[in-house]
Amino acid sequence: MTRTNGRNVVVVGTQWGDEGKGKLVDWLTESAQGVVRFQGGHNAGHTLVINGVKTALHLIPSGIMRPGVKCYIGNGVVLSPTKLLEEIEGLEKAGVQVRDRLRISEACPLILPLHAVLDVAREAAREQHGSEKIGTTGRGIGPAYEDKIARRALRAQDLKHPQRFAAKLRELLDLYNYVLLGYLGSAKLQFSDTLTPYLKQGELQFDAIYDEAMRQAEAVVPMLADVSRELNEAHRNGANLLFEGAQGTLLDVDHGTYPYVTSSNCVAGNAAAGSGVGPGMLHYILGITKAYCTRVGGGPFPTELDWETPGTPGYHMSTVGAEKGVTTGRSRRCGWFDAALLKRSAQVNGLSGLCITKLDVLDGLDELQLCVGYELDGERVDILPLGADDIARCQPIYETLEGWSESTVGVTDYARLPVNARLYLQRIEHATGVPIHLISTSPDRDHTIMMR
Ligand code: 2SA
Ligand code: MG
Repeated sequence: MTRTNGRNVVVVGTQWGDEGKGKLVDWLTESAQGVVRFQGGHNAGHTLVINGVKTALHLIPSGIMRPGVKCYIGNGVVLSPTKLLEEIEGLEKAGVQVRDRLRISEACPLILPLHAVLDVAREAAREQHGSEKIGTTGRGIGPAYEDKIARRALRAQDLKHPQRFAAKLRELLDLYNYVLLGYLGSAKLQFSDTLTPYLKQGELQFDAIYDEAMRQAEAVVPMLADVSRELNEAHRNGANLLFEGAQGTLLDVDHGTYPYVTSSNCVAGNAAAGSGVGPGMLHYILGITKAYCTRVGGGPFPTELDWETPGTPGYHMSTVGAEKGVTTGRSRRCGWFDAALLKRSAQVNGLSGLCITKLDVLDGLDELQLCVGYELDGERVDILPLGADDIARCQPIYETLEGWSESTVGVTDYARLPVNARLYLQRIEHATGVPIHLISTSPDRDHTIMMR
């Protein structure tokens, strides 16, 4: 039996991201030949620990750490050439070969510096209007997807054609310099130093954006490809493919805690549309699930705990779990495991199995609470409702389980887990209705329990 069993596997986050997808994709890659990103952009932060060395990836698929594996950035990803090249250079410095193994879809919409400017401006405007900020990563993800849907995006393939690129960029800047006037007039804006060269006297600068993109084009164009065609060919030739989701199901623009979501579909079904393969090529859907819950950014979180007061279970999760954003360094909010939320995730992804991660973080807690449903406007519901407004009114209903004092760090055999840890996992299986197929007991590649 190999880790993928000859199947194409989709790996998705079942909560709000940061479930540990990167580690599992890297682990599964031992028996795969290609790894595909299909949504999101460099807002993702996937941490891999290999032989004790930590690598954080944002845009490049986690398969890059295995020599010989091909990595693909599908059309569903919004691509920042700046961040792409930065990440490639960082990996190359660490001795990882990238350029000959990375293929990027020509159809990827580009993230340009103007998108980060707009991202920051939108958040400031929300705040000024008295709305809670979305708490975006400020990377320009949302504005880039807006341009895609509005059919005015510059795409990776435009990098091959300077004149076409210039004409589309001019059109975009005409629009956004007008839009920015409104933002600049009403909101107090602070842009990071990296954005100031592109913005003078409140105007986005064509030359700065264009010149930089054309310089980057030289390095990016050789990696551009018809990724859809290459994936279909690889599949016909017997390759096993992994589809690596970013963020998580509750951040999905349709199925998540809207509007406190990211701007892409994070669910398994988008692995097909976001990479250009048919759904029949997706054989197994692995849902990555933290043994508790975290969320970074704004929006409702029914099982959230106080995670700032020392001595509390929430503080334990935050500190022992080192819950800080990999991309922005923000503290993640922490709370109990939510089985009713997992039910929503299982349903919209069609999960084949779960991988429970960070079980070891719960070591040493006396008691664990597990949310099995909510009270919403006086009624009991057993699945997370749709959208932020209803979710914000949910009062969690908990079951209490006994904790365990033994260390589970690095355990690789299910039978060696403390009995209460096994009972906790069994309760999760039962409450969510999805079988647990994998358990991760540390960030290390090798600390993984395979159930079948
Ligand atoms: P955006 O920037 O438009 O995608 O932000 C919208 C919401 O999506 C959340 N989001 C994330 N949540 C968890 N992890 C993410 N990746 C990084 C990480 C995040 C970081 O791995 O830690 O470093 O802060 C990620 N990316 C987007 C975001 O917090 C908003 O709630
Ligand atoms: Mg992450």
